[in-house]
Amino acid sequence: MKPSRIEHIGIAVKSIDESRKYYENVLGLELYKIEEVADQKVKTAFFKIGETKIELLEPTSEDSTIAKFLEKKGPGIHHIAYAVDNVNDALAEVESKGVQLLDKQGRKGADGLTIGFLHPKSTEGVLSELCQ
Ligand code: CMX
Repeated sequence: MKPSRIEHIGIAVKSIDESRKYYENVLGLELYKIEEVADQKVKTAFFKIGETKIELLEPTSEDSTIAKFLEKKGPGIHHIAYAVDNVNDALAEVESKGVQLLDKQGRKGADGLTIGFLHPKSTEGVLSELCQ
């Protein structure tokens, strides 16, 4: 498994409405989609930047993992997502190398992707997502 590129960088924010101003007005990026991912208890907003995306993550409930992250660490980089050809194959391969998986199988993520998370304790402290 060798990721082909950084698919997106996930950034935890308290409010997409507030945080989008920096990406739009300062960086001049265009917000092309806002999507709620109900089972993750998160609202997402996407900006394209070359081949990569910035994904803003706003919690939709107090028990969302993003709400907990904001409480502990404040707004900032939450995860890095790597593009792979086949998520299930890639998850099995990294697990065979000793990485703790948060998802044993790919599942539906935002923006039409199939995703699987790796535990930050197995990935040098950076919550990592594989996506296809
Ligand atoms: N990056 C690095 N470390 C993180 C982290 C993050 N984003 N989120 C939590 N941690 C660390 C915490 O600091 C904590 O470390 P210590 O044990 O050393 O204190 C540990 O992980 C457990 O954190 P927690 O807040 O007690 O536990 P959670 O219940 O929030 O679980 C995690 C953490 C990573 C297992 C959980 O957030 C998870 O399963 N994440 C994957 C799914 C996800 O993040 N979805 C939202 C994104 C939506 C999308 O892009 O589709």
